[in-house]
Amino acid sequence: MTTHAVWLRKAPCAYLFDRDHDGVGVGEERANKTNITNPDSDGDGLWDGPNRLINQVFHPGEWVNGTNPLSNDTDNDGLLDGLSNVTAGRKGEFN
Ligand SMILES: [Ca+2]
Ligand SMILES: [Ca+2]
Ligand SMILES: [Ca+2]
Repeated sequence: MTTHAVWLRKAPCAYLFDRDHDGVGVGEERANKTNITNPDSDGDGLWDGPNRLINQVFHPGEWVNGTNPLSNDTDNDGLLDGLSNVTAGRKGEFN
């Protein structure tokens, strides 16, 4: 009984819990091969999933910009994904 109750509590958490608060659950991060403890797996300034607003700080996400969370330069233009979206005048996509 106890074991069953613990399993019920832990199973959904293991999949849904978002350790790095990037809007992507641990199970989905594993499926995507992104880092479950780093909201910006490729270090390009865009977080792994959707746009996020945490403690009044806006974090643009890879999903919204159509960029790859595992490549810091999805379009191979020599600029980081976060930077090229700003310099390309697509900053509106961040809002
Ligand atoms: Ca996450
Ligand atoms: Ca990123
Ligand atoms: Ca990227």
